[in-house]
Amino acid sequence: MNMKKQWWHEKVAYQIYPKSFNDTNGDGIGDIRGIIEKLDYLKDLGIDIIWISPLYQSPFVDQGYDISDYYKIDPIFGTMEDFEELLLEAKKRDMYILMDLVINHCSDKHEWFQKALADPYGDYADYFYFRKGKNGNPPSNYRSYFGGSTWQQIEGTDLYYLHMFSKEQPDLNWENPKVREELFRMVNWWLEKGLAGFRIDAIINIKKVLDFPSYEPDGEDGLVRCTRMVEEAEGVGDLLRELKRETFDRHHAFTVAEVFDMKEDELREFIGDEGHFSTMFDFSPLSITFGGHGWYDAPEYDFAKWRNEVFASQKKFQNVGFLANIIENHDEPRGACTYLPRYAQNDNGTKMLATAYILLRGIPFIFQGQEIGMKNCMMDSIDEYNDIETINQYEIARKAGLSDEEALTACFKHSRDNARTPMQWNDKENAGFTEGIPWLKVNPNYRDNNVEAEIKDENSVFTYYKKLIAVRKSEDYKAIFTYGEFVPAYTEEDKVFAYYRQLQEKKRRILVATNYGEEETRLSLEGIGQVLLNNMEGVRIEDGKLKLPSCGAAVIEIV
Ligand code: TEU
Ligand code: CA
Repeated sequence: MNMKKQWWHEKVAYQIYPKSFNDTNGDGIGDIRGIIEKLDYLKDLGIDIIWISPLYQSPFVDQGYDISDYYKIDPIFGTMEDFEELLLEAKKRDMYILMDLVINHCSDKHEWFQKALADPYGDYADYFYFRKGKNGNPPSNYRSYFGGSTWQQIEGTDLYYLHMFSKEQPDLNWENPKVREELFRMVNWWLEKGLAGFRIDAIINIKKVLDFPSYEPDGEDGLVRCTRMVEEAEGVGDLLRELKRETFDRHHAFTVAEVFDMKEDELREFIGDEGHFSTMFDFSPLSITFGGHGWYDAPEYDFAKWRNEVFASQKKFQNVGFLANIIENHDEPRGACTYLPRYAQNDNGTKMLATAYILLRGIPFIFQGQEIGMKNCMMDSIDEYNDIETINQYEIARKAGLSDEEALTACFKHSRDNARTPMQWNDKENAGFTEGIPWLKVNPNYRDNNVEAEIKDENSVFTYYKKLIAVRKSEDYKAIFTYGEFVPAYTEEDKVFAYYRQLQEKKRRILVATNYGEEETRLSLEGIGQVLLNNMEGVRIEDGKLKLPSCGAAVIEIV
């Protein structure tokens, strides 16, 4: 299909979690100067677009996803001058900066909310959802994302305010035109500074069912997940169209949305040529990790299910728009732990997973540390975790009868802090992340698993990521990897994850083939193959067959 070409289609993106990236002043917290220092490193890797998780002023109840002033850089990260310098330095290198846009909610310390509390019947109350309780109970029975009711009573009144996330993150009332106006003004202010665009947080939640009905409980707490209400809400499109028209469109901004629970028939409306966003993350593979009750009863890794999810979503979207592909982010454990069977959790396996992902149709987003194959980090006790959701999930597991050790194992597999441990730069103390005391434990594996060692090693995960990105962006192949159709291949093979990328009019075809099995496999090629890239010894073509050892990956042009 003919899609309008955009500057960002052939780019590769990288997510920085600023608190954990690079500390330059020894306070144990990553900062903006630390990002500037590493721009050349990212450029060398092949990165064009950088999304930085929130840098705004915040009390950090949810690591900056609780903003108390949208116009300020939090002092722990540096100053506005530092940020402006970052924009300049990025520009010099032809790189683009995205900020995180968290506008479903703000912090309870935001001036608007403080004014609302001071006068719960005044104008600012209408910036939020203040509702009367029912018979001494909250207005409805929703469970917030981080546990407990979404409603918090306002002291001395029979009013409650709505918070889909923590109680320190009150939801903004998008029905109020003043709120929209304030938010749009802020978005334009940042875009005028020279941002390329935004990653847009939790955006589907902005539309509510305004009479907030209760639903059938889905848990013993008598509550129902709050997304139940979001699924019922109609009309999010009107709000998103207005947001785009008033802000992004005026600056040709690139936007990548975090969208869960979208309605099937809205794909085109969201990321089609004239869609609300440039792209949105593909979270469908994540569904293989969902437990019935929480992290503690999450299913074991299931290759077949995972392959189905990825293939289905590639096929569903390719005639609509571009997805943003991820294997991890700051809300997920490390992809190299989640999406690989145990026997493949090694460097070859990590490179295999990278091959499978980076060459899919869509924009690859690499999360910091993924390019060196960073792993989940075992914590010795729940006190070593910082993340609000981890603490909630630990408690859920304990209440369900799990021992401390079992609950910690669930956190080891699923905690958001697995992605948030400091970036491992070298084998010196604290992995070279800080000269002070890191805000979150450094993964003890840093002596072997760090940037400095991997840059020098031509067989490292880092070197391989660099090659993969280079192939994807090369003059000869960028058209096929950007616009080529996605066609599943060898699906009859139980343990093979393989697909073609093809440009029909030019009759060009590339096979990306990876072997997740524990045994070697041989695949009959549908033509003469020329290997562009492979991840390990033993991957080769013999008698028209591609030989893939366990964890083998190959990128092959079929002629
Ligand atoms: O996440 C939104 C969201 O839906 C999360 O609940 C997500 O499903 C969960 O973290 C997965 O483990 C965004 C941000 O990415 C997250 O870091 C914030 O905590 C959240 O919004 C609130 O702003
Ligand atoms: Ca610092």
